[in-house]
Amino acid sequence: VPDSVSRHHSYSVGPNQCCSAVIQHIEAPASTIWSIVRRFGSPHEYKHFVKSCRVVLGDGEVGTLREIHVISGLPAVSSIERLEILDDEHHVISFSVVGGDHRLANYRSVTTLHPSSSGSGTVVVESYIVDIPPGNTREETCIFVDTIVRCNLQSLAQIAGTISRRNNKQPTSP
Ligand code: A8S
Repeated sequence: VPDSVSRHHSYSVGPNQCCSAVIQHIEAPASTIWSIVRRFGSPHEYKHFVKSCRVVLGDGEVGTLREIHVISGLPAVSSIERLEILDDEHHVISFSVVGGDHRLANYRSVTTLHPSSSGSGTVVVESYIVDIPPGNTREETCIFVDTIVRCNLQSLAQIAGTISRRNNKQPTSP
């Protein structure tokens, strides 16, 4: 595992917490993916569980707070989230959940982009740590959160892939 991955995705996990990571290959340059994920005020651009988002403090720099509302059918209504890391040079973004009406207390995630070792595209690593909600097991919690994160990254792959293919199209000759 490259140093750049282990550095950002290591957690000290408490007895009532769980942590996991989802990895997604995306057929697009890191710069294209980064331009989407770095916009902390616009998570709904690729997170389909997010119904609406409002920035309640700040302007996209570290410390910015957003309040999201999620679509119905989830065991949640809203979440208040704080931008913890925004590293444009190394392509690292992290946020923590600081409030809201849901069951994922003390959620924190880190997302990093890496050039694919296969040559083309980018590898996205998104890890998280969260308290295990009362009444749930570690396994249930991981399955629930992994599913959400995987959906988000698959949606990101689709959107960034489409933009990248469009950008690579040769102009038609006159
Ligand atoms: C993210 C990741 C997660 C979001 C979770 C795990 C959430 O927005 C949803 C359902 C919940 O039960 C919790 O990157 C919460 O957004 C979709 C409201 C926090």
